[in-house]
Amino acid sequence: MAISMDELQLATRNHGMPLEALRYDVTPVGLHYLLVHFDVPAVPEDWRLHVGGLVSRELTLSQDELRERPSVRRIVTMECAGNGRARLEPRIVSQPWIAEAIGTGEWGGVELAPLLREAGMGDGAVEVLFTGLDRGIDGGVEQAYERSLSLDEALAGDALLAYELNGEPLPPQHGAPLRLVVPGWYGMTSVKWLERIRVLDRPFDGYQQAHAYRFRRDEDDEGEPVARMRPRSLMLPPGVPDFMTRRRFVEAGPCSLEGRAWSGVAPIESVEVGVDGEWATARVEPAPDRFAWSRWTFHWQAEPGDHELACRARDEAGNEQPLEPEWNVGGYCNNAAQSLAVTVR
Ligand SMILES: Nc1nc2c(c(=O)[nH]1)N[C@H]1C(S)=C(S)[C@@H](COP(=O)(O)O)O[C@H]1N2
Ligand SMILES: [Mo]
Repeated sequence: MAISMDELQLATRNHGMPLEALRYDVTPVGLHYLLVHFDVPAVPEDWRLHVGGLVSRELTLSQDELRERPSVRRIVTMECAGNGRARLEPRIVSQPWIAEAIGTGEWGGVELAPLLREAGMGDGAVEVLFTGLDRGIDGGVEQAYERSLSLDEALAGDALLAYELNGEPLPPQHGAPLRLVVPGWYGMTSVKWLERIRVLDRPFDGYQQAHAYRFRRDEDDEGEPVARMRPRSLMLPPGVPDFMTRRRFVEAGPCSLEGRAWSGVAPIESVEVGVDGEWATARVEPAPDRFAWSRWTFHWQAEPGDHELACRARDEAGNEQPLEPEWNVGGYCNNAAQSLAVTVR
């Protein structure tokens, strides 16, 4: 079970959101989780966004030209598809997230759909490919980080090209000068350091699309593409932690529990809190935006002794968090209910 130096190296580069940051509606920038597959790339002085491929008019836009266009701001909860990976057994060797690969940003920028319409998509367009400036080797293949969206998803109207996070210029680690943000989808879709958008006449079969980010039950399974975030809830750890084990210590008596819940499929319908396996309904507040998490609260009468606290969410499409993880080759989409060890004194 020992974690390898390679995994530790990834874990120190790519940090999670400390769970106490669940108290904020919008995650302060430095507390938002971070995932960088290769390196944070250097951005050329003469950076431009290129829009091309199967279009009637190629576009080349500078940062100033992007800022002159009508802007939007959206509060979006983003989660890495590998969140929960370290809880799978047998363990999958990759970025070893436990539960903290999550954050909510207020992303500012321009909507993707009007830009694509301006370029004019040709007959036979099926997908839109987004290419980042960063390069590296994954699965033995040298590549730029790139991912595609179907034409329908790209035109759905939710996706934006962001140059701001929480009202400030987008920082380097989150994709400056420009990134894609696709609300509701796992994070891999939201390509950072965006350089090129290409309209394609066939499905993209690059590494991060055709090999990575597929939910495969075994090596022979072709699997399904990983897409929208499954429902999940996380609890703000109550009381104070033990430094090494993170076990929580809480005073006996009334204790208010709180957390956040989200789903990329449908709005959150309900959250349940489990105390030693007994589940009861939490109070869920309206989400601040369509694709942002909802805050929830729960009143707990803490009795002295050792306890196991848990939470699980259900969305309006009837998807519910399982109690046990569903193992898969890439270690994706583990939305099993979180559980926390608490000692009440
Ligand atoms: N160009 C580029 N875009 C990328 C990545 C990357 O490595 N390179 N990582 C993706 C993954 S897997 C995730 S989970 C999110 C993380 O976004 P964040 O670091 O801003 O939280 O960015 C996505 N976009
Ligand atoms: Mo990710």
